[in-house]
Amino acid sequence: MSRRITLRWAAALVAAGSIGMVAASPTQAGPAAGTDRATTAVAPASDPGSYYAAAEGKTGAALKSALHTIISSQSTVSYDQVWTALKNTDQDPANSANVIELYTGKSIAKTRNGGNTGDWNREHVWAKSHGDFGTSTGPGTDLHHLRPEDVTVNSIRGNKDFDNGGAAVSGATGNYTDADSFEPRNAVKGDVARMILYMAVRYDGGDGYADLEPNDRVGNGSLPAIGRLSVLKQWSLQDPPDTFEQRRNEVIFSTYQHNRNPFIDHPEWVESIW
Ligand SMILES: [Ca+2]
Ligand SMILES: [Ca+2]
Repeated sequence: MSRRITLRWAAALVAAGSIGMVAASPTQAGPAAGTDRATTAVAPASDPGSYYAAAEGKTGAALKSALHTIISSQSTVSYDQVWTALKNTDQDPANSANVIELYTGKSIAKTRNGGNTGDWNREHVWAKSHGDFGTSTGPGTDLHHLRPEDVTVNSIRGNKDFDNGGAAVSGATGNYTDADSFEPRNAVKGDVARMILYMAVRYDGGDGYADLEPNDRVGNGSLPAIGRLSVLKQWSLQDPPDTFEQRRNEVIFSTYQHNRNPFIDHPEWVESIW
């Protein structure tokens, strides 16, 4: 079976909800056990076939540039279509009528999407004011950094940068916040880091969009930047990709955008680029 056919087969199974990933890659270690809500003894990330061929052997800025070209070949969805997509990408593995909220970790009915207290809405992990890209088709609708979140907790996170510390967030166990930063629960720290770094590689000032980049500060305001990079790198290491995160990458690739988050497939590329 060719690698291309293997990938198509895998994507079909993922779309059907049968599996989260397939075909071990010899270059990656499996995630550490016991660090994540949904961590199970899984094989490494799905085999993306020849998807990353143009990046092979590259490091640092050359790797980032090659990945930018690869992942910029994509389809887009509208902000309205994001609702439907999230009901698929973030489906509760234990209850197909529900999605899992990113920060609270709670399972909530897909039909509770909306804007009222107790509903879930569309959290931009790369806060949309950082680069002021809004909800037009583009970075504001990119599924790789959009997640279901409780309306109130989404508002508490607001457009804060990410960092460790602060007071416990009411209604979202394990999350902390202070005046200028937000710390997500341990099980999604790596997810947050890989979403931010995906955005930095995907959006480099072309296509009429801002050049998004991480930095090591908080309080970035409307700058096209999010911090803190040193903390995000640590979070990526301590919370490696699990089956939930890998499955959503597959679903976005196979069903919606036809591009991938390289840092879910190759977490070691975080250290190579940054
Ligand atoms: Ca995780
Ligand atoms: Ca960039």
